[in-house]
Amino acid sequence: MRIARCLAIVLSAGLCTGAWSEPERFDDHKVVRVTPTNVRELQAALAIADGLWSERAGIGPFEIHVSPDKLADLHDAGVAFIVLIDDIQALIDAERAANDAARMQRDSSFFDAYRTYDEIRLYTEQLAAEFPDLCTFEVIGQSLQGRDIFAVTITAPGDASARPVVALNGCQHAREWASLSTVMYIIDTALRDYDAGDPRAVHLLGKMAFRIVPVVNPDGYVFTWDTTRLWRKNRRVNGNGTFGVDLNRNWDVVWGGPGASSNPGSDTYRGTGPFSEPETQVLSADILADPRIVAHVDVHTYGQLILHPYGYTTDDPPEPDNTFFRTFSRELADVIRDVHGVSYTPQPSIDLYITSGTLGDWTYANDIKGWTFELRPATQAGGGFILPPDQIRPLGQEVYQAIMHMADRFGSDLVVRVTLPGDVLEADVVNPVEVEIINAASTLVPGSAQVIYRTNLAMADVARPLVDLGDGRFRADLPGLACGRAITWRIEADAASGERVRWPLTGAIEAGYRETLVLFDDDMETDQGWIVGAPGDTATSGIWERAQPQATPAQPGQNHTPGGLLCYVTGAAAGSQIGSNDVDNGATTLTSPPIDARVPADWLIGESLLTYHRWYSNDRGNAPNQDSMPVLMSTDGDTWHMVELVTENANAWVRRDVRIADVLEPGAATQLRFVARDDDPGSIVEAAVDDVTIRVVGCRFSPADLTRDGQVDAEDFFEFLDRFVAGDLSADLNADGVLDAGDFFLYLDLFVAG
Ligand code: 0X9
Ligand code: ZN
Repeated sequence: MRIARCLAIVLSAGLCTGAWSEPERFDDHKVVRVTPTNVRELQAALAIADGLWSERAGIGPFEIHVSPDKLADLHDAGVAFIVLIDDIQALIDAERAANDAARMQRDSSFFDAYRTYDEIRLYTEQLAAEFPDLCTFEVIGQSLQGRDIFAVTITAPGDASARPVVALNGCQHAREWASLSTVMYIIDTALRDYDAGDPRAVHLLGKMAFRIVPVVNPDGYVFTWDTTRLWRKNRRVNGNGTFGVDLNRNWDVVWGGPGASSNPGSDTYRGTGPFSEPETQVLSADILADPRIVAHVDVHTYGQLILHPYGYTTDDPPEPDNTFFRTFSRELADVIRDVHGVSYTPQPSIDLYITSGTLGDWTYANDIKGWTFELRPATQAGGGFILPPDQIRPLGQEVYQAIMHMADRFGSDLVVRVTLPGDVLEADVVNPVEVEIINAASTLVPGSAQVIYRTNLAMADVARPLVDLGDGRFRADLPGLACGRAITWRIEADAASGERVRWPLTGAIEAGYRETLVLFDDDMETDQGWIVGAPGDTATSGIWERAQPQATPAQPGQNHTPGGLLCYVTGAAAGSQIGSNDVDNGATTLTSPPIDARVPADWLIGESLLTYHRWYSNDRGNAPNQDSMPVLMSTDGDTWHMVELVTENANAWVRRDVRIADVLEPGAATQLRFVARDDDPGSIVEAAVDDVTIRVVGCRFSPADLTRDGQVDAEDFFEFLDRFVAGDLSADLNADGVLDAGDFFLYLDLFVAG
């Protein structure tokens, strides 16, 4: 085809600048989800496919690339299929148009568009020039076609010889453009955060370093811009008319094992031998040259996965590594989720599919904790390798946070983790705070872990040892203060290295003491009077019901309540396929019983808070993101005020905390409503609701009102004196364990303040 086109150009224009100058086109090529039910159908589908688009292939659904002339063959072979993408070229054109438009914008910046190899190299060199104290640029070798492979090292000024290094790379696979934009975003942000004095970046880059190789496969990457957008491998001439070795099958750990192809035409061709390719030679040499490297992330797209070893066996890595990988990958996913709510799944690499000769297993075999990240999107239907350029920043932001979390874990002498007790502390009782202290580069000096706090108006800090619960777990006890008072606190511990580790890094946590009055608490395990249906509901399936949900790719497999069974869900049964019991043909409405959500009149201060847990999915299936779920409140059952319009496809339980006064004035008959709606017939809508509470958080009495009669008066003053003289520790207002003048003056302050 290409030669014919070139000949045509020769004939018409009299010149032909090269057979490879025209981008390969995929007009009317399809991405098809096939569902073979037996081996014969599977083999037929694989023979017809122009390539695999899903992460797996087997009996059951997976996605393939099919040229337009071969669609009929699938039909003839009796393989069940649906067309997910009708015209791959249209997708490529749309990406190019969005990218070109982003570049053309006035004030367009580097992260508005995907960038060519030359642009990435230039920008990296410019960053190194702009931040010479923090960043060094280095060419570490050449690709097969002679392009430079380059690296940057990022760390704060000073002796870096003992600093642990977290290494990253992008673009082992040429078509995975978002892997390059993301590692570039990480370089850029780390430098700018440090430069702006961001305490975490300053702290971390003073203790550790990053080594980042943005473009491992420059030849393949250039080829995706000039010729074939969806090229994966490098550009090795294999000699039999095929091109390319899959660099991520060319590493020497179980090279040639399962999940790697010996066929040079295959997208997972392993090459002629381990490290046959200059690109894997260059990157492996660079990693081995620096014994400070303790962790490594090979960045790929897509799938929203955090993969840890192994890829070639279902065995788990030996302990303690296995537990570490599992718990830490979960943390990374949580950190990512906190940024934009996007969920990544942590799992062993082989759970994706079997692979041999990969970088992730090679780093681990070389005593480096090795991950493979598969970035956005989650699925082929979400765009696969083609991600709109307006996602470059959000993707960069979420992965940056995960990498900084990793830097913290691998860079610190001790890692202190604290489970925050919530925005407010409970008045009058000791508030325990869970603390975990992990030995990282150093070990904890026994007995040195403390909570350091200062109660409001007090003159001095109080230090209390943490209660050691064993296994690196501790408890910090925050004193029980009167409602309305406040405290600031932090954790400190000594590492054997001599470093004093603080949490948080700077400043302290501030919290106020409050009472809580629960007005409504429904875990949906019993019927508390929710109403299904409202005028205007037309949905014919997926009607709200209180039931035990059955898992589908769009619906939870469990309610939210720990130990509970039931929640409200739109059609609990899974059915035979994803679209079986989702919402169809309009709205289904769920309304709470009327609840008195007002702050009691005799409370000094307070506000009504609503908490609920919701599940929403509208990005699975054929016509994603067409619908939304309004959450509403009313005090008269007539006028409904918007709490939120859910469009975020968390595909997970999400907790929402709402100040009711931000929505409406809480009333004696306040109702909450969830409207799951399917306006586009093709799309999958699943929703669920669980664990709804309404409570008042505030104080009935002033902290100086010791007699609790609603007045601060002389009686209170004498009450304080009585307690003080009697040695009653409730008069220890600064919570330092002794009754002294400090407490007396503190009470005077509270008293005067009323
Ligand atoms: O197949 C691959 O190389 C990776 N997936 S991708 O879609 N980006 O091509 C996954 C490799 C994971 N294997 C190991 N980390 N062992
Ligand atoms: Zn990849």
